Parts: sequence; C-alpha cells; structure tokens
Amino acid sequence: MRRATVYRYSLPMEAGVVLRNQRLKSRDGLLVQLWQDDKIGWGEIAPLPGFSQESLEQALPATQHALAQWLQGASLSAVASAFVAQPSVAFGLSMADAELREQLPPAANTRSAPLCHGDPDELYARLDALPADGQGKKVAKVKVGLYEAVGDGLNVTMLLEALPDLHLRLDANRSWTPAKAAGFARFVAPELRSRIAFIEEPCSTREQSREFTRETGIAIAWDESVRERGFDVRAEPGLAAIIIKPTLTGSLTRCRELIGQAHRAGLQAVISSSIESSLGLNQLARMAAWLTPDTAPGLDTLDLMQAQLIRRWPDSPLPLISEDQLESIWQG
Ligand code: OSB
Ligand code: MG
Repeated sequence: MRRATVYRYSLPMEAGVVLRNQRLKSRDGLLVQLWQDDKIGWGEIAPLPGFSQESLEQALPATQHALAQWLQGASLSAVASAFVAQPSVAFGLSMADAELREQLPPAANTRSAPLCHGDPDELYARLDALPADGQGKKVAKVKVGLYEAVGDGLNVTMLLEALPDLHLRLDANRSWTPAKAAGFARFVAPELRSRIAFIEEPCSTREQSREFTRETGIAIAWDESVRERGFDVRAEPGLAAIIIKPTLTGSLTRCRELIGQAHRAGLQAVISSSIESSLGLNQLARMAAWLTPDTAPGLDTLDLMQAQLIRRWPDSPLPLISEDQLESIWQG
C-alpha cells in the first residue's frame, strides 16, 4: 500500500536576509511524506527565489502529478529524474524515495564549513574552537565581493594570520571585475594563498576566473557554472572543486553523476545548501557523509531562519515546528 501527503511550510527568516538584491522574509516550500508498507520517506521541495527557475506555485502541481503516478505504481526515482526543468521537485521527490527505500544512509556529516560573519572577537573564538576535519584542517567560509575588494583581502589575511591551521573557502558569486579581483589578491601574501582552499567564481566570466587563478595561484571553484547549460565537469589548471546545490541541480541520480565526474577528474565536490529547512539540511548532511566523505559540506545557513522543521539540527537553539503544526495541502 502506498500513501502520500504534501505539506506546505513557511518559515520566518531573520530580518535583513537579502538574496540577489531581494529581501527574503520567509522561506516557503513543500514537504512530501511517502508511506509504503511500514516505511516512511520525507523530501523537501523548496525553490529558492532569485535562484530557481521554477516557482513554488509551479512546483506544487508538478509534485502532485508525480505522486499520483507513484501511487499508481510508477518508480518515483524515474519520475523524479524526468523533472529536469524543475530541479527542486526532482531533488525533493528523489530524496523522499531514497529515504523510503533506505538508500540514503542515516549517518550525517553536520560538521559543515561555518560561514564567517559578525563580531570579530566572537568569530575568532568560534574558529579557534572549530574541530579539524579528517585531514586535520579547519575549514571555514567567507563571503567576499559585497564590499571593497581590498577590504576583503585584508580581512582574509587577518583570519589566516591569526589562525595558522585555518583553511578558507571564499565565495565571490561572480562579483569582481578582473581589476577588483587583482586588488583582492594584492592584499593576500603569496605564502597565505595556499590556505585558500578555493574561491567560488571570483569573476563575472569563467574566462576571467581562469585568468585570475593563473595570475594569482589562488585556487577556484565553479558554483553557478555547474548549473549552466553545456557545462562539463573537467579538470582545469587551478580548479579545486565544484559546488553542488542539489535543490538547484536536480535528482539524487543527477547529483551523484556530477559528484562521480568531479571525483574522477580529481576535483572536490562540495554539497551545499540552497537555504533548505533543518529537514532538508539534515538530508544534505547525510548525502555528504555518504557521497563526499572527505569534504566538509557547505550547510551553515540554518541561522538565517527563525525555526527548525520536523528534524533538529545538532545544537541549534531554534524552536522546532512539528508535523502536527503543518498544513497538509494534498493527500493521496
Ligand atoms: O552564495 O553560494 C551562495 C546559498 C544559497 C544561495 C547562494 C549561495 C548559498 C551559500 C550556501 O553560500 C552556503 C555554503 O555554500 O556554504
Ligand atoms: Mg557561491
């Protein structure tokens, strides 16, 4: 016997969360709950405004259609993989299916790379206490490109000088011109640069980012590029990693394919958040433990929200919204 329920959620965000120039007041999405015999599987479908092509209004009928097919006996992983134009639907359905079929192992890597922000004293104390990963490194992440590039360079230098076992991931989200990127690098001494694990998409074009890594020796990673049409995962000089945001990418099968291609090319694959709820983040942490065991995932986004959903994230003080507080909008 198969049964399915779709819930809709809306989680209040911290004041002042701005994504691509628009304020995100709440994080809205769907949760899918599947039942088969004595097994349950949950999945989260949460298109991210400003990033996803599809809207929640489009995701809902697509989800209902897919679940109706599953209820009639279709394979959900096959149905999910067909939703290439709606990656959030493909991902959420395939995770519910993977949980139901006990394909997704329970162990989670919740030691994600913390995002560095806020008061410097508090930040240094937090980084000092950060446990090392399997390779004995502390890995944290800094967003750059929001203010002056030179200031970013000074800030990165201060962090790396203060904490000799710290390795940083930086993320510029394509915001620098070649001149600004060079301005940043000028303020990071060459001997510190090897502790920049990578900088995600420093420049507005891939060619400029390649030029940046050639000129500075600072490694780069592809994030936005991975989701562009015609992108091929391949080794390139200076390229350290690809970032995989499953909600923006697609089904579990598609994500595994990308991770496999990255590993075969000698690149790291970093599983990363698209600001999912604590339920989605826990599933991403399980994916990371399973598929990228040597790499800290990028999941430090729960603090942007004011509540957790269904499943707790370790040590989070945020209140938990449970299943009985959610509005079920579809059942089959
Ligand atoms: O800037 O890469 C981004 C999350 C949602 C949308 C865009 C971005 C992000 C993150 C996630 O940075 C956190 C991380 O990757 O560590
Ligand atoms: Mg990025």
